[in-house]
Amino acid sequence: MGIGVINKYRAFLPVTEDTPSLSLGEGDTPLVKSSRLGQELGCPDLYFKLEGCNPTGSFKDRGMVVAMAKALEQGSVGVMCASTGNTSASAAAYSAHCNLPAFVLIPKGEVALGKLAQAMAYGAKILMVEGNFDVALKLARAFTDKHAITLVNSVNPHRLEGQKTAAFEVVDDLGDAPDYLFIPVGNAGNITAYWRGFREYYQAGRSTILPRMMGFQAEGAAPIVRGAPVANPQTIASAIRIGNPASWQSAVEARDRSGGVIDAVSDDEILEAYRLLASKEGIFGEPASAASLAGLMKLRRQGLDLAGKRVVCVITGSGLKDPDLAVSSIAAHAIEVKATLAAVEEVTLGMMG
Ligand code: AN7
Repeated sequence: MGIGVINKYRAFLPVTEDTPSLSLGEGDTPLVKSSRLGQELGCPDLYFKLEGCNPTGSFKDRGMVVAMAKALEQGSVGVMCASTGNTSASAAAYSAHCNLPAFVLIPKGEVALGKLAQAMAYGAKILMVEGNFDVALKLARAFTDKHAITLVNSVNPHRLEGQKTAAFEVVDDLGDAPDYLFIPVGNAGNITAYWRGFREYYQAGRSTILPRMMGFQAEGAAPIVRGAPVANPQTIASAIRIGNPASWQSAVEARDRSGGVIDAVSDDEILEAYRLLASKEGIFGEPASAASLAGLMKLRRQGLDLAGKRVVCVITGSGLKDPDLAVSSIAAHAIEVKATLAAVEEVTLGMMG
């Protein structure tokens, strides 16, 4: 068996003999048991699914590899996506791997530096759109409707097919589905994909329960919570700065059929969870990723009882994606010392107390 989600979950994916068996090593990401926060939050059976461990540092690679393999199978001559950053990084990487040109539309000034660096390094053609993600997605759809370039946003059905493999892995690792799955929501593709994955595994007899799907948007970009598109979405978590999600309806379905919720968390709550995840667990996720933990903390404060429940928080992308925010938002303790043992001893022993 080769590497990657196409090889591992072939039987559950829309692949044929003619689908190329691509991989950059996506999937098979760790499910790490919480060392401290779970206990402190009264939720001792808490796990983090580390999707930042994918080849380009986010969950997008799971779907991109399938979308790209199908594009190649169908003789595509190029791909396009709109992105808040991670989709463009992933599309750029897989298209470089497959020698297909990639055109990425990103909202000008709104993409975290690490993601922009990736798209540039992998050699994507980058179009900076004067407008937000929703505007860029509309343009990418209009362009690909008119020209023979494959759209690889999550409106491409192969993307969600690949992304559902994360739910399979959670069940494979735990031996059953969790009771709750906490997940950030932006364009709402991933919550849709997880729900599909859990349902398919349940129907195949691989699990005995279905989790409640607990999705979290940022307060300033919470169209599903408000029940109406947000024209000018705002949040520090740029990955989920999305005002009109493409998979809106299917996310609502996942919520309602699973007995879950889609709620909002504030930027302060996101940043608190972002810091705690790194400093108390050793897990550095990007701010949007921390919306899952922020949501869990919010519902705990509101009295949700998670004792005896098995809970998974999806950490969707790596903290290294957004180095500017890390440096500016974490009160760093860097102390200048003279290059002598005495100076190092004085400072170190002083901090040990
Ligand atoms: C780290 O890259 O929409 O609800 O264009 O990068 O499936 O959109 C990214 C979304 C969560 C939200 N966490 O997932 C893009 C893009 C991270 C993300 C989400 C994104 P969806």
